[in-house]
Amino acid sequence: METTERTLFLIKPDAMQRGLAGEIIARLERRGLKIVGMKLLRVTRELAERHYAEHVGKPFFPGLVEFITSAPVIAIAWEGQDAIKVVRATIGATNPVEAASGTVRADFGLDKGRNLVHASDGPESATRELALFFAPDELLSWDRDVDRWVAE
Ligand code: IDP
Repeated sequence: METTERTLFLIKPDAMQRGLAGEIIARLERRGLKIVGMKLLRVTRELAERHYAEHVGKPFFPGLVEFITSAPVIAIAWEGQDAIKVVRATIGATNPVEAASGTVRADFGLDKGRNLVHASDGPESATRELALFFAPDELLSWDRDVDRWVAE
């Protein structure tokens, strides 16, 4: 059964440096997803370590923290039917080399450590990550007239 979900999405420093933010946001908007939270921020070392807690100790972890703190990111809370899966499918596999053609990571990237975007991978991580990046009053519930043309 379909459910309306929210998911945490990040436009990472490489996409910001390369001027790809608008293009990436447009792809997700065109799928029918709705922005319910959005901010530009510089990720601190502390936030990076909490967000990527499951990767602490891995060989790529120090480089990942350096990278994610190296320039501002745009954090977006997307809402929509099956939003968690839909956003993951739209961005593609972690390694752009393996990502399906037509996904954000395949169309704009070629390296695992410069894969442009982050998206929550399940309901529990979505709840946890949304709370890391947004205060409750920064997430807005709103109706769009087009919603009935996006999903039954
Ligand atoms: P995900 O971003 O697709 O959920 P995860 O496995 O959770 O992928 O890894 C988090 C992030 O850590 C990746 O998006 C990528 O930026 C980075 N990363 C993962 N594995 C590697 C690696 O082997 N080398 C460099 N960076 C990596």
